[in-house]
Amino acid sequence: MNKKALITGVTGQDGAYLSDLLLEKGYEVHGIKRRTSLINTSRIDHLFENKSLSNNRFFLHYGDMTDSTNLVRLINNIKPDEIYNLAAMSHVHVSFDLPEYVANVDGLGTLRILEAIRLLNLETKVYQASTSELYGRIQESPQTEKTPFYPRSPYGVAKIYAYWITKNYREAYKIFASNGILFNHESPLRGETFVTRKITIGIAKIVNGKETVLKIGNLNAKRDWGHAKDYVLAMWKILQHEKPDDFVIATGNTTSIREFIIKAFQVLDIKIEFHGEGINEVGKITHVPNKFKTKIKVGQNVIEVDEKYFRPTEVDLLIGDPTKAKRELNWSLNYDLDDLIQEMVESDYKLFSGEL
Ligand code: NAP
Ligand code: F7E
Repeated sequence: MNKKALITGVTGQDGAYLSDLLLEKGYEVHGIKRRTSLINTSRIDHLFENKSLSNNRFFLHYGDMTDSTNLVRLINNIKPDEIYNLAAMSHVHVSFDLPEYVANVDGLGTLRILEAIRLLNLETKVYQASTSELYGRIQESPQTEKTPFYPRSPYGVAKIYAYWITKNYREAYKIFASNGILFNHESPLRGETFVTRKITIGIAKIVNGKETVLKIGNLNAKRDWGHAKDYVLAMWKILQHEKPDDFVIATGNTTSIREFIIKAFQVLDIKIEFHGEGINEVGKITHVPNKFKTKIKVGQNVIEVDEKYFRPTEVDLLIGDPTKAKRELNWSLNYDLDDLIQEMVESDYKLFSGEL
């Protein structure tokens, strides 16, 4: 019999890559999607359109993390071997505008899943999508499984509840429940308002003459960025481990937003330099290959800072130490940052030049 997995947040970046991975591994995959006024399944449509990719082992169910009745019914009907709890309002900046909703979905939503397993007396294993945002104002570098937490946003605070309730249900009720403390991971499927994708879309629009400048927030923040494909493999490995436990998943490198922008332009052989400080800092073009000369010029400002993207409290620096995951899960990276940036820039370039 095929193993059954239930993925909350199946329509998101990680849900899509994880669905592909679990189907490849022979799982029957069930996903929970929200009812939305416009169709929200573009990242997983290939699994419907090309049935041979999913072997008719892919099923979607309507649901919501705020509705216990729905979660209990689905979990009871499906009786999954594994649940990957990926659903969340995952945008840190937006969480300052929706603090109560985020607590409900990202915090209590996790409790609802764990409580359903307890009430139904199931053996289901649970993966909880924890995050480097738990470290927030970092207490040490690099961050490990033992680094104290200090969240800096309603999102981070909601996720800290989810982290601890996962650990508590593991200890209190012997549920196989594990936290993956994942650092930022990106891909061509990344949501358009996270900074990496915003940058790669912005560049694609500029070189295709659809925009002239990209407005951005804090250029100094540093993140430990990996590829989502590598990170969903870690999720699966965490649930195959002999015992439930918590793992940091990261690359061990950190890069500023400014440096990410420079690298992203370089993929198209365009050079850019930053001048000025604070909200007056600008990114100026210093070299353009002939191919783009009708759209952009040397000396043009293509990056400007806009305060509206600053957060009330910022996470300045994150850098994770994945030693435990490498040692105990035999997990390793297939992509480095340059591979990731190249894939994202090329994908968005094709999208906005009409080549796709
Ligand atoms: P994402 O692209 O924003 O996807 C979030 C998913 O949650 C979407 O499918 C979304 O549905 C769904 N969702 C939101 N609210 C919901 C609700 N009330 N009920 C049911 N589903 C709901 O996020 P991601 O990047 O794939 O991240 C996956 C998980 O890992 C999230 O929990 C995130 O917080 C966490 N995480 C992400 C990173 C990262 O760098 N990507 C790092 C650490 C942890 P719609 O498609 O309808 O919006
Ligand atoms: O911001 C700065 C911003 O929104 C990264 C989520 O997946 O990863 C993600 O959270 C940095 C921040 O991701 C803009 O101030 C500058 O310092 O791409 P982001 P995030 O906040 O790190 C963690 C691990 C998660 O768990 C979350 O779910 O970039 N920044 N200018 C900007 N950020 C955005 N979004 N837009 C800008 O214009």
